[in-house]
Amino acid sequence: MIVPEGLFGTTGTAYMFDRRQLIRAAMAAPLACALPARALLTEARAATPPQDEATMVRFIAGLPKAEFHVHLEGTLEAEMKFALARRNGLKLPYADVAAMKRSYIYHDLPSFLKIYYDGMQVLLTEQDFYDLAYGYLGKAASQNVLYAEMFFDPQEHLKRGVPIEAVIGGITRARGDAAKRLGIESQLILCFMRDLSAESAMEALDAALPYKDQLVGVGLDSDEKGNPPEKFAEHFAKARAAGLHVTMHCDVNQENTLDHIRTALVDLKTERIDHGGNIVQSPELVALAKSLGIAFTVCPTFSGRVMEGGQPINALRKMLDAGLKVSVNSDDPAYMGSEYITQVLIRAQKDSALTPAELVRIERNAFGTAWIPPAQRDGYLARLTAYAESWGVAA
Ligand code: ES4
Ligand code: ZN
Repeated sequence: MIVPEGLFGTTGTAYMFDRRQLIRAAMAAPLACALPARALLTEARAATPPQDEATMVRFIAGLPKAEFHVHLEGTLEAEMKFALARRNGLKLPYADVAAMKRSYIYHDLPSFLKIYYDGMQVLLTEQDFYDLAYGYLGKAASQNVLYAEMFFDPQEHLKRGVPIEAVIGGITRARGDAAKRLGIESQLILCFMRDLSAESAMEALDAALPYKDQLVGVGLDSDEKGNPPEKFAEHFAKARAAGLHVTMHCDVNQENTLDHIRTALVDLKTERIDHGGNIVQSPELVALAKSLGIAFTVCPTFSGRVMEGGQPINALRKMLDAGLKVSVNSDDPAYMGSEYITQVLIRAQKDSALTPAELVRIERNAFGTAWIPPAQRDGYLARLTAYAESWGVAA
């Protein structure tokens, strides 16, 4: 869970260069992501898999996608922070957007979380949560995300006196409008903040349960050090009894990470693991996760480097090669160079030498493990298959 050296902070120039290249490549190719999905499928061209970088960018942009690991508060762009602060009569400690963005320097999970929690103080009203969620869903829809399951952190908002109905109500209204206007479906996952007390998490769950029809599941996020999954065993049991699905973060390179993964799988019977890259260090846990059909929501921009014998290894590549059900996600894009899922996949394709068939497999894993009814899943998978076939990619 450590930001790769050189991506953020002092070596920003190298990063900006990389980004400009991507944007140029994306602009040089007709932007498939700007086309409606039906036009994509009927686009007249020979079915040839992408052979060069610009075509690969176009293939990734148009790929029908699902996203399961995105913290809504982590999509709060600096521009929106200023707009919400103005609307709510708050003063921010930065002169402008550029100065605020320059302050997004972190080197590990706690230093990231400090910036992330500071940033969300501007979210106060139902309309704020609507704007936040609609903003993310608009960006996601423009990148051909057909379906998203989005995290939110209610404890942090309840702490500031924001009522749960404003939080869930605003997001739910945005989900409805985005589905109607933009054609993107979405659901909501309530995260327990593992570094706050078990009582605080239970209060948030109890406050949210009257709105459980607007939730699809519960998750576990925030600082993992000293906060193992079993701290929330009772909460997960209660949520499951209420009909909610269960997922949890096992951030990369955390203390006792393999124990946390094991507890999450065996004792807490999680359905997914968010991140979980260190699992590749345990063949036994890999076999267990495979036998249980566990999904892994990997976020390459933020997952840090899994180390083996003092050397970094490519966890995404190893997880895919091991046959784990991996999806690729954007995590907290507003704090990670504003790279949303298409940019994340373009970067992952390069870093992990993903083939077009593997990119399709990643999205097949995603749609295959979404918490949705079978007919909805079949519809998405059919669109994915049609897209792959239109590019001559075996799917
Ligand atoms: C988070 Cl990537 C990550 N890990 C743990 N907690 C989080 N909250 C927001 N992003
Ligand atoms: Zn996360």
